[in-house]
Amino acid sequence: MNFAKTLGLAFGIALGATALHAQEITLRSADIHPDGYPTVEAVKYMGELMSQRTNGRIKIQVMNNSVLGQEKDTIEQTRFGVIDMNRVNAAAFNNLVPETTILGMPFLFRSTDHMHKVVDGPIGDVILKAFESHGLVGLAYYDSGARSFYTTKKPINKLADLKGVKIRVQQSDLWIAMMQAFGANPTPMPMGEVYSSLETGVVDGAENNWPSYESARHYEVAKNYTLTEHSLNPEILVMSKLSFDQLTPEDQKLVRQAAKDSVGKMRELWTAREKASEAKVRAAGVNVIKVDKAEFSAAMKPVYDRFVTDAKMKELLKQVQDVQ
Ligand code: GTR
Repeated sequence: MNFAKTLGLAFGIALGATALHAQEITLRSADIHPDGYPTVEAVKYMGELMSQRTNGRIKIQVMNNSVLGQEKDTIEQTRFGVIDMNRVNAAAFNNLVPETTILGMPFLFRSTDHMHKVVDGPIGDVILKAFESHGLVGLAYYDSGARSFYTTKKPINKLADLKGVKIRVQQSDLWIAMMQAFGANPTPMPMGEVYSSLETGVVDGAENNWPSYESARHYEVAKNYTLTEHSLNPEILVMSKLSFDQLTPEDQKLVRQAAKDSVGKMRELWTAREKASEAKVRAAGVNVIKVDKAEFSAAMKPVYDRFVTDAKMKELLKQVQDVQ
């Protein structure tokens, strides 16, 4: 965190000047996506809110386009306070904060509305709270649409078509197990390596939502997009606990509130971008395939059996399913 003047205080420099400009803060926030991507713009919007509400005293500097590294690395740096904030998909937190796995469970949410009700309610709060014992403060959930498969050569028309197909997945045990249950051969790797891996045949396919498929240009090399819509795993905005603990309680409240207030903006941006991205890739000639989702969903029992084992996860799952 760039505590412009507080740092001066720590080193005992000119107390008078310090008091005058006390606590001018710039929070650095990481994102892998480019400018214009909804998550990036939503955090910039949160920064505008912070700046307005503090007369410019607290700002957010969004460092996107992976300039701070791939997600796994930036999460570590956020835990160590090198990066103050981070917007990452829930999958990247699965191994660190097991409660987050519930959000990525295949075919769990009946609709986007169901997912919103879960993350906006008490279950969402419980999961955000779970970050705190891992050096992070969970601030907000952002939409990420539905994830579907895409392949370079063989189109996926039915479940059996995934058999032995090398699919890139996020670096999460849940996601590896999910791909295995689909019959695929999972290859975990950071998002930044996917384009070239598709291009060179290191993997046969991957899976993502319309906006990421489009913005990372994966549709140029993997032209078959199969609408399995197997997960509505949301994005999560977190703050480093080390950075958060340096803020006054009033500023902590401001940060939490501005993060929550950016969610509506994010949802607006997301809905528009999903449509635009879908239109763009369809216009580029992508082969969009409809499938019998029930067949894919029926294969997911081993994933539930493995990840929903203890009483806590069972209760969490039940609560999610009970949300109407
Ligand atoms: C995107 C998500 C990223 C990252 C990426 C991936 O949809 O916004 O945070 O998780 O997918 O597949 O690695």
